[in-house]
Amino acid sequence: MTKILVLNGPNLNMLGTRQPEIYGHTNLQDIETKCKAIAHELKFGLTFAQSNYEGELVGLIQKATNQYDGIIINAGGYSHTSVALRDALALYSGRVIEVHISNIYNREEFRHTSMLSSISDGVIVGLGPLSYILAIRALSELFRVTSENN
Ligand code: CA2
Repeated sequence: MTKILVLNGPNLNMLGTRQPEIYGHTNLQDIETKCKAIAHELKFGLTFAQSNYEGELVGLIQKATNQYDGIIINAGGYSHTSVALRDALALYSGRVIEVHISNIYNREEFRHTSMLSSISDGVIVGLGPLSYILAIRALSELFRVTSENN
């Protein structure tokens, strides 16, 4: 079975509690439920995780090689700062899609750069919870094209 790991970084556990004008009203549990429904439809296994700790996220990425075919990552604030997460993702053997709920390009300048984008297969930003759903569908297409060419 094709397996996907959806990783969420710091403060994403607070979604839906504050700043709805930026992040909407959906909480992380709702996003997990939506992701699991799409995964079920596509017959994918899906693990959803969140951590406020950089080292824990690095550990989960390291363990993902040989266990998951793809990672979808919203690294939260670490997206803009973490060489450690970038290095861990660069070592990972499967596909990587970076997602953001908000449009990081129409926000503060420090959010315009992500350490993760250039080592990711694709980046989806600014579409709210739909960013995650589209990332799952994008992985599904990437896996299909790869298997057709092999
Ligand atoms: O838009 C995104 O998905 C972000 O990755 C969210 C991060 C932010 O640091 C990135 O620049 C863009 C923030 C995570 C959640 O922050 C909250 C703040 C207030 C209330 C709820 C969540």
